[in-house]
Amino acid sequence: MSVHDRQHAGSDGEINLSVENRKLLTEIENLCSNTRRKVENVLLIGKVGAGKSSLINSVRKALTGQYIPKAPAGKGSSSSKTKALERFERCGVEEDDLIHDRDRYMKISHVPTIFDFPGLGDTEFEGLEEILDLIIKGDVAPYTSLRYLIESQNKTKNDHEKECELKQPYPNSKISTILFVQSCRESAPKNLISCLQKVLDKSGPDGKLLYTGKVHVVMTKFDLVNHQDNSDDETTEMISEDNYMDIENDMADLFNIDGNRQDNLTKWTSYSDRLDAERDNPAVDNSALKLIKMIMTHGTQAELMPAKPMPAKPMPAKPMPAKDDSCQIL
Ligand SMILES: Nc1nc2c(ncn2[C@@H]2O[C@H](COP(=O)(O)OP(=O)(O)OP(=O)(O)O)[C@@H](O)[C@H]2O)c(=O)[nH]1
Ligand SMILES: [Mg+2]
Repeated sequence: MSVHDRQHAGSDGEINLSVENRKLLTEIENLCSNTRRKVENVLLIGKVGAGKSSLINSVRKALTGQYIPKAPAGKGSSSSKTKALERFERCGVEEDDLIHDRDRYMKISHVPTIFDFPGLGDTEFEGLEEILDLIIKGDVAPYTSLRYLIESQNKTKNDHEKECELKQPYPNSKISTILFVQSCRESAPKNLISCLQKVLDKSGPDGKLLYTGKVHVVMTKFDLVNHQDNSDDETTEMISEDNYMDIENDMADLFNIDGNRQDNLTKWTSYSDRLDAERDNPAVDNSALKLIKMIMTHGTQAELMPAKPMPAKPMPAKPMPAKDDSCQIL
């Protein structure tokens, strides 16, 4: 049920969803109870303002029942609010979030780690392919700024030196799921997607693909799709269903998922300024819990290994420039 449907479903619909959400939470807890399973690393990629950070805040709300935004979300600026490869262990859930429910905190201790990344533009810039490649392989230290990554790539050095400079011993940072986050109000970023595809198509000397994880498309801001032809709710923010479908079709074509959108694309609404986060929205929580469950069950868990907790914000091996507000490539 979409947020829109929910508005028309009345309290029965809400109650049904709340029951389903409790069931989903239990299923996620059961998945977590296998402590030998490898904790998934999820990378968020998308354009500036697509809703990546808001997605993390919404997932955190769905898991804890409390909306305490942790990933700073922007206000529609042309440069990215997120400046670095931010790392959110346990989907950003902290012990303090569940101080009165320690049992639940322990039960969801193995939910995925989410890496939030600065928004990118639709122009491939020099070094982007290499940067994405290094991040996906898990060779970039968390909290490294995008500016630093770009500068390291652009320095006149040979490839080996460039790679060594970025390569840090961060075990368990290899990405297992990429969420491509796309606002349903923006055209599909063809160049960015093609750059990502080049990285995903890389194979090793044995001919096998280097990245074997999953790529899933998340169509955000679905609350801005006007589902009624003659709605009074027509504001400049809203888009028609037809416009929405055009963008979704483009995304499905670009990611070659037309045959199976059900499993590869999620229509998504985050808690945001528009959607009152103070009030529980079972439909938002439902999408978030389903997404987390999907990430945890999509079949890459063949590799079982003990999940080692990462240290708190690690110190970079060498001084890195401070997060830079003037990064203009976005
Ligand atoms: N209506 C609506 N607004 C949203 C939704 N998701 C995000 N927003 C708004 O979109 C703006 C950008 O959201 P962010 O989460 O900062 O987007 P981002 O992709 O992290 O952006 P950068 O880090 O700047 O690249 C904020 O004003 C959010 O409140 C949504 O599902 N619906
Ligand atoms: Mg962000």
